[in-house]
Amino acid sequence: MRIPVPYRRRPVSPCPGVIDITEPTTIDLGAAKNRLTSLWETPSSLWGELATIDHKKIGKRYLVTAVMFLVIGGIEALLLRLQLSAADLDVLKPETYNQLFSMHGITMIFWYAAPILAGFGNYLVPLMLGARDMALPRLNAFSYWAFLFSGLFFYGGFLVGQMPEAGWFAYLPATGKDFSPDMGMEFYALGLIFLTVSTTAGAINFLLTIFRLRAPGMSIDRMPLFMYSTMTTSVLVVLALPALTAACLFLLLDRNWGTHFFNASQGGSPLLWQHVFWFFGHPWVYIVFLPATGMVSTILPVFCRRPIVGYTYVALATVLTGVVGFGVWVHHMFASGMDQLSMSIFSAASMTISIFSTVQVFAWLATLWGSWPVINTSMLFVLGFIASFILGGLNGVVTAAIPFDWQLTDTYFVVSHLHYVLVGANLFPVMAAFYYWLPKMTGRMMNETAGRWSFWTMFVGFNVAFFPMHLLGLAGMPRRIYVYSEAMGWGTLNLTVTIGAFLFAAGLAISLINFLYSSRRGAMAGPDPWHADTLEWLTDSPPAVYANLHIPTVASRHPLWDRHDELDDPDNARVLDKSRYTLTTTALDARPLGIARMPRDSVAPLVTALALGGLCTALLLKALWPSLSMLLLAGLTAAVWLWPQPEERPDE
Ligand code: HEM
Ligand SMILES: [Cu+2]
Repeated sequence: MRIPVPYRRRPVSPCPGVIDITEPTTIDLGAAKNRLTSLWETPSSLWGELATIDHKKIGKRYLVTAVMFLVIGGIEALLLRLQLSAADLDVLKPETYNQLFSMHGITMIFWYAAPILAGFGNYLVPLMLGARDMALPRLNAFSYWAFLFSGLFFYGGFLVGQMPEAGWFAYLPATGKDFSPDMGMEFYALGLIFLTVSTTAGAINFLLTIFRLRAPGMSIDRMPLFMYSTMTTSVLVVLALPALTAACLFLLLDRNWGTHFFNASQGGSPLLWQHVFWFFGHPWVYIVFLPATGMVSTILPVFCRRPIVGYTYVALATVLTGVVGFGVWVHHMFASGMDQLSMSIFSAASMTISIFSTVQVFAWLATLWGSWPVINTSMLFVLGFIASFILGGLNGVVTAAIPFDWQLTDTYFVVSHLHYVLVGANLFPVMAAFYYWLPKMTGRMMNETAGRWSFWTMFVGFNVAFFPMHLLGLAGMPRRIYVYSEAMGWGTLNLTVTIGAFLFAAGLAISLINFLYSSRRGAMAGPDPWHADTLEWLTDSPPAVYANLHIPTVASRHPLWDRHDELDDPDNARVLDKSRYTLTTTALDARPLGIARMPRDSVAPLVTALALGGLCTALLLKALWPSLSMLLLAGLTAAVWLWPQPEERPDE
């Protein structure tokens, strides 16, 4: 079948890298497919795997790596629970316990909870927008390698037995040189700075992709809600992470170069760390949560077979959560001796956030109401999320009330709250997303029976583990203690918690085995097994390397449900098969703007990330010349990566 394609042979328009599209010609479909495949395919060689900038491959790598960190963090947690399963146990030494809960919290929060969502975003955002790749594919590859190497660097501390041991928020003076003399805090601070480079690079890429590469017609009010949550999260990353970088830099300077940012006896202030850390830390909890709500707002309507109720309100609530989320950080410091007025303002702001979360919960419940939902494993995890999120939200609102928080801060009530919102509102949506999108990624359906067993084991285990923690907290059990005496009467509840934790872990293991097995042996999925509405289901499963043969045009919020003829209109098809092209569109109403030429595979992003890893190691060892040479190497490879590519003249 011959398809007319608009194409004018003019090398470059005034805007470098963008080629305009006006005159149609006709092309051979089969030939176009072959050309697109050869243009976008990664060579199946080691070099190909190291140099690939394909967002689908990078997205899957993020997912696999983040799941590895989840498993490591989970094992650390189970060891903690073994130690606390009864009174007066000595399964772990006190310093080992301190290192393990710190590593658990840090690993889960930084190397699991956000990267797993970045992994789904990386894989899905271009496909949902109808684009061929992320806006900056090489930067995308770099952000993955920097994520991996920052995690390996951080766990280097584990290998040399020098780990942080004062918790994930690392308060001073416990993390100063006096009380943490070994290099554990250098692994923490340098590892986190390295990770923020990766996360910030990823956020910039998401913003550019969402605002420049949407399919024609996908105006801002037709974007999938996952785009709103990814967009808001990316803005939070760009605005919040510099605070973490600054805090870690000050900490390194105080510990190694004699400054006194946090040293009260020299005019500094330990509270400065708390302010700067939580100015970053609270928005971070939304960074590890909002994309998960976006995934739920994408999955739930599909299984309810109807559009989500209150699309606009959900989009607004997502953005407003991000905005107000910058004004609540002091609720982590209500017991630090601050004046009443300041605390009241932050308390009120913290409670305000719950309004936006409630809007989202009502939208999901209203969409469920009156529909006849398909209850499969993915949907079960969505429902499990909603139940846990409501409970996590309620115990969150309670701790926003200052007098209540004074009683409960630093107790197991807070540990329960953070797991209801982190496990309940991150891990459950992530599981729902795996069962929903793995068929697209692998071309195979996940086993439903195993899926249901996994869900119920995880859901029951989760509540058996974390609900009793409320009661332990109300009974006064402080967090971060490695042992308690029989006389406290906390034994039975703690044993229940530990049994729940192992049940939860067993349920998670069922799913991980299911993913590994079904990805190879599951039933064939086909392009759209769920009869979904968003554009990623327009591609094959797994998608072709070039995603869609032509850039689709969108005329509603539910392109695949309102299948209009433009979606695959041969007369207006934009195949763009002359080079590695994707279409650029305007930011608000996605009118075609031009064609962007995408770079080719390159190992430069990998080498740049390696050089930064080398720089962190050299700084850890205070080796000046190796530090300078690594910096030079990183600069040189970045120059190679960014060196302007020779102009292409479209072949005849
Ligand atoms: C297998 C499931 C999990 C279990 C059994 C578990 C258990 C625990 C326990 C017992 C503590 C308290 C340690 C103490 O205060 O002494 C803890 C702390 C923590 N957990 Fe988990 N957890 C699990 C999953 C997660 C996940 C998925 C996340 C995040 C996404 C997470 C984030 C945290 C954080 C941030 C802390 C605080 C660490 C600190 O005090 O510095 N946990 N966890
Ligand atoms: Cu907070």
